[in-house]
Amino acid sequence: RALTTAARSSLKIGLIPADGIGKEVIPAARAAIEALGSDIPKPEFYNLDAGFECFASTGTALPEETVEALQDSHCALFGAVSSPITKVTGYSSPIVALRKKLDLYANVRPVVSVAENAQEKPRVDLVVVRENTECLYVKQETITSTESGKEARATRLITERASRRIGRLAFELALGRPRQLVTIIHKSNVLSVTDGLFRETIRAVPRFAENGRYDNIQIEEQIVDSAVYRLFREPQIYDVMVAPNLYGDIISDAAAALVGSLGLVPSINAGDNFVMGEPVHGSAPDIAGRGIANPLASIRSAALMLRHLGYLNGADRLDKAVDGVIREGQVLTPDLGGSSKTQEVLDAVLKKI
Ligand code: GGG
Repeated sequence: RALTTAARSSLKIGLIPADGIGKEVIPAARAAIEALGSDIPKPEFYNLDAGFECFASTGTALPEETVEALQDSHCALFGAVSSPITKVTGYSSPIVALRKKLDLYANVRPVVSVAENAQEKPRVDLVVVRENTECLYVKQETITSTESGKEARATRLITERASRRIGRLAFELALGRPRQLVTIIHKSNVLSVTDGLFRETIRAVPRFAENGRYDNIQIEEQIVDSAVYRLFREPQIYDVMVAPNLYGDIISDAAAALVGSLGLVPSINAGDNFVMGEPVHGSAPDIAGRGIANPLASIRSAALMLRHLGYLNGADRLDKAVDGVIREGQVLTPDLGGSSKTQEVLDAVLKKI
């Protein structure tokens, strides 16, 4: 499903560092992309604003100019956002809004052990495909006062259309992987209507595919709680895991623990016309500004973004450089047990590129 690589004289890349360590890791990803030289069209970067800090200073978390600039770009990199955990009047998560506005309906999160990493057994090689536009993230919440106290409600939206397109994307991804297995994650033993629709729609995808395209893909399913248990016990049973928005978010963070650090796990937010790389980690306010954030998830997100656009050589060079630095284990940030700074890890990656 790579977006078409029409001949481009330049590659317009929107950069949205947003909050916290996003401001440290996105510049590192930019430097890594710049080091690719002629493997990609000449990159043109656009620094764009969004996030809670942006809201605090301007009154909006996602300025219209940012959305317009992205609509005029080929792709983007998003850092991280720190939305407050209590309601702030007038604030709404910019990453949730961006995914909807640009119709980036799939969040693809590969979680892969770097080979030869002796600490990890067994080897993990899975990809979480998270539906990105609905579920509880439609954010329709209400609160009312009743005689017995307050009552809060949230709408959970699951549509056939969104489930079908995320299902197709999961099957397409599985086609390109050696094991060709799709596991549907749901809780339809309890939520038989919403998760039931998600499950049934994805199960039906092969039936409607042209020329039996997905006939050789094996389909399994797992109730989400048992899926998490098995993920920790026997992660090697998974290949492509496709999940509604909230379960996909949680499962991919959990899976990151299996490969050493959330600081290693990349993602892309992909639609039919646009792709935005985004490290899975958040804004990490506890370490922000200290120069010790791990830039590898962002560099890998840049690689995924380039791969999705069809720039395979550039993507391979970034991935190999990152894998080499991890394997050597000499220059690592504290989340991986090292004592190196963000800049030192970036320098080690640049040297390998
Ligand atoms: N880069 C991933 C990220 O920022 N994670 C934190 C997150 O998803 N936050 C949602 C929000 O703060 O609105």
